[in-house]
Amino acid sequence: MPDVDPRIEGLRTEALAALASASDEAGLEQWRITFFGRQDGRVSALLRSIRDVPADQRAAFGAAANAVKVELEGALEARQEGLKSAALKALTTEAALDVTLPGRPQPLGRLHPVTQTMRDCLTAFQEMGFRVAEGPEVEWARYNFDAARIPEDHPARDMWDTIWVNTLIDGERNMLLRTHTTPNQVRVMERTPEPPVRVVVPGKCYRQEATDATHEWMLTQIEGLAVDEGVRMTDLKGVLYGWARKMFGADRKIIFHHSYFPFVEPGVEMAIDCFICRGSGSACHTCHGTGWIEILGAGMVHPEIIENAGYDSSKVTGFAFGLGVERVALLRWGIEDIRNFYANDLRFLSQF
Ligand code: FA5
Repeated sequence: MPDVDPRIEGLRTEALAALASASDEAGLEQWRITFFGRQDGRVSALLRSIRDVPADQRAAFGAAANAVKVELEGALEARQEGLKSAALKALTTEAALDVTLPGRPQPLGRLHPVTQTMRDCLTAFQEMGFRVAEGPEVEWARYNFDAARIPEDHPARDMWDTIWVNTLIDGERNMLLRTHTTPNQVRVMERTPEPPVRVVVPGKCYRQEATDATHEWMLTQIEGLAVDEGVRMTDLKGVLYGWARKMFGADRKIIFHHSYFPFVEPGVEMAIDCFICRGSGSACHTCHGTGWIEILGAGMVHPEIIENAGYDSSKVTGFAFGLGVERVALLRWGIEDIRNFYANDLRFLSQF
């Protein structure tokens, strides 16, 4: 602009240089006040000075001053936009997803070792023709005890007379957390009008227990029941051997010895050789020095129970068993203490 008044040109050059060096919003605001502030702004003052210019030069001066005002306003706007987009760009590059960083692993859940063992047991029995049924955890005393031939005054009741869930009704407590899955023998027979019956019933049971390496107050059992013509003790042993071989392999030792349960006659217990001491250590905490770990009770269903179910005990016989799933899991994996299962320590649980 060769003919432009040097005052205008000087102001223009100075203002553009100052704008270029303003590097943030605060700097731009300062620049705006310096040049466009209503009172003392230098561009505002320049525009005010138009009236003092001699009349013959006023039009040219005024046009040049206004042109500079418009140019500087545009420059401010452009600089504001420039700073804004630079800030945005910096933000998106700094905060952007860095695909080269290693991810945060999400831990995968898995089935609890007792659930895994329960499912494997059920599969083994299903392969032998048993079907799976369920029964209630909160049970009537009538099913838990009386129907299983454990009357009120029977000594066997002391062992299991445990977690009642109701107060006295007519002087009696009649509902409790089941202590075993045996009540399901009667429950299943009641809803099966005619034998054959071949069923396994898994579920949690609860006992008042002085806990130790093989005893918990909450345990999982699987009840087995087979009732038909000609069912014998050898069938029971065959089924249990077949299942044990599947669960523990062929080289584990199995022992049956006589035991007493009011709901079977005869009654037995089945035990597996202790994986910790192999029968040698008298100080073994897991088997208490016996060399064996008991995993189930079993026997031939008492004829009175068969009759009570409405079946003819002169025609049909049955076997039943109740196995402890936690004990099976202990033996499978060589776990020394049953209390690990429900301590909820992921370092333990994630090993299975
Ligand atoms: C019974 O519960 C009988 N109802 C089993 C039965 C069924 C016998 C059918 C005959 C015919 P027992 O109390 O022994 O029996 O328990 C059976 C199994 O459950 C034991 O062998 C053991 O493996 C497991 N078990 C018992 N108590 C506990 C406990 N406190 N903690 C962990 N497992 C247990």
